[in-house]
Amino acid sequence: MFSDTRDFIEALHAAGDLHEIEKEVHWDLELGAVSRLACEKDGPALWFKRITDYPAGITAFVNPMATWRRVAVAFGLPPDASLKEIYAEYEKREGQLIAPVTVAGGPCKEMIRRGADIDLYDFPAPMLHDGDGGRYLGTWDMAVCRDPETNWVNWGMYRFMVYDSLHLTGFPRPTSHLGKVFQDHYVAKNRPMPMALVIGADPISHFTASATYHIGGEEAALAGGLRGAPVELVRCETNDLLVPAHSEIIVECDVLPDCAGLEGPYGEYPGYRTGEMGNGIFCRVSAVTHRKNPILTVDATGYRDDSSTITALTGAIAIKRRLERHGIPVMDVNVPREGAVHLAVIAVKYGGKQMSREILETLTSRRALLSKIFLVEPDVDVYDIGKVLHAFSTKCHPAHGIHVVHYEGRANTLTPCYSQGERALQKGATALYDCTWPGEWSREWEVPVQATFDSIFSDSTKEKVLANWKSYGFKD
Ligand SMILES: Cc1cc2nc3c(=O)[nH]c(=O)nc-3n(C[C@H](O)[C@H](O)[C@H](O)COP(=O)(O)O)c2cc1C
Ligand SMILES: [Mn+2]
Repeated sequence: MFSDTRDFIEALHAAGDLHEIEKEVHWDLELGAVSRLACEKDGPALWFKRITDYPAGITAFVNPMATWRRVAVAFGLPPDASLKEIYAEYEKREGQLIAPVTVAGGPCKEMIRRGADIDLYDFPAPMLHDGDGGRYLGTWDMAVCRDPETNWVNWGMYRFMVYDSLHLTGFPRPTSHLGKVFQDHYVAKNRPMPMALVIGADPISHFTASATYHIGGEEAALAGGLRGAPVELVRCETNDLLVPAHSEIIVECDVLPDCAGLEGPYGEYPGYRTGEMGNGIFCRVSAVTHRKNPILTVDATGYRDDSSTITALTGAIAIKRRLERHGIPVMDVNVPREGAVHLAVIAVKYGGKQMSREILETLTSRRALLSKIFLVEPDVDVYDIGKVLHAFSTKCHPAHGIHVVHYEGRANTLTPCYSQGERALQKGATALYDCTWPGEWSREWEVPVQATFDSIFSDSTKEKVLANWKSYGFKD
C-alpha cells in the first residue's frame, strides 16, 4: 500500500497511467486547460515538472484518481479491474477499520514556516478555469477538524482558494461535516476553529476525505482499513490536530468564527460554473510545513474529474447501506460517471409506488446530494449504462412511473438546474424514475418478454446457434 503521493506516482508510471510534462507550463490557466482536456479524454494522471514563476523542484500532480484504472491502482488491484470488481472490493474493505498511529515526525516537517516566513504564493496554486474567483491551493486536499465536545476528527475534501499570502477561503457546503462542526461548536461560541489543510497525502487518505461517511465516523480509520495498514499521523506545529506524516504540504490555520471571505466562483464538479463570488469560510494561516521539493496535488475539477469516480463509488455504497438499514430489498447501486454524482441507478427486487416513495424518503431525509434515481429490476446490469437507458426508455411509465419529493434546507447547493434563489434556501427535489414492471402485472402473461437472444429463444435454439457460430463465418 502507498504511504505517500510519491509511491503512488511511481505505481501509476509502472501501470502506464502517468504522463510527465517537462515543458514549462503556466499556473495561470494553461495548467488548468491541459488538465481539463486530459480528464475529458480519460487520459493519464499528469505530473507538471516546470511551472512558470516557480523553481524547478516545485511540481504539480494532477487528476490522481480520475479514471477507474487509477482507482484500481490506488486500491492495489490490477489496473484493468472491472467497475463491478472495484465496487465489490470497496464494499468488502469498508467495514474493516484500522485506527491511525501517531508518530513523532515525518517528511511533512522537512520545512517549517511560521510568522513572517509564511507565504501561500510559495506554491504554484493554479488558476484552473477562466472565470474562477482566484487561484485554488486546495482541490485534491483534505481538511482536518475536530468536534471539541466528542473529539470526533473529520477529514473532508473541499476546495480552498488563496485569498492573500496569509489567508485561504474555502467552500465546505453547509451540509458537509466541517460545515456542521464549525457552525455548531465554533460559530455558536464565537471561537476560532483550528484546521489543517493537507495536500498530497497517500491516495487512500484523500479518497476517504471525499467519501460519503457518517457523522462521528473517522475517515482516518476508514483509510487505515482500506489500505490494510494504519495511517501514520504527526502533530501540527500550532494546534493539536494530527495530519498524515508523509504529506507534501500542510497548511495549519484558524477558521475565524466572525469573518467570511470572498470565494469562488469556480468550475465545479457537476461540470459547470454555476455560482457567483460568495462568502466562504475565512482561514488565517498559522504555519505551513512541507516536504523538500513539494508536489502540489490538484484536481482539474469539472466533467469527468476525480469526483466522477471516487465520490460516485462511495456515494453508491452509502446509498446501498442506507437502503439495507431501512429494510429495502436493494441488490446493486451504481452512481455512473456520466451523471456527475447527481444520478443513482438502484436495482431492487421489486418497485412500485410504495417502494419508490420509501426509497425517496430514505435517501433525502438528511442531505440530498443526488437528485435523480433510476429504479431497475435485478436483471438490469446497473454498471451497463446502455442497458439502464434501455430500461428507463421502455419501462418507466411517463405518467405513473415518476415520483418526486421536495425539500428545503438540505438540497445540494451545487446542482446546476437549481435557481440562485433555490440554492440560497438549499431547496430542491429528487425524482425517482421507476423502471420496473408494475407488481400487479402477471409475470406469465402481462409482463412483456424481452426480445433478446437470451430471453426470447428456447435453450435448444440457443445451444444450436452458439455451437454453429463460427460455421456461419463469424470470428468471435
Ligand atoms: C475533487 C473534489 C472536490 C470537492 N470539493 C468540495 C467542496 O468544495 N465543497 C464540498 O462541500 N464538497 C466537496 N467535495 C465533496 C466532498 O468531499 C464530499 O461530500 C465528502 O463526503 C465531504 O466529507 P464530509 O462528509 O466529512 O463533509 C469534493 C469532492 C471531490 C472529489
Ligand atoms: Mn465526514
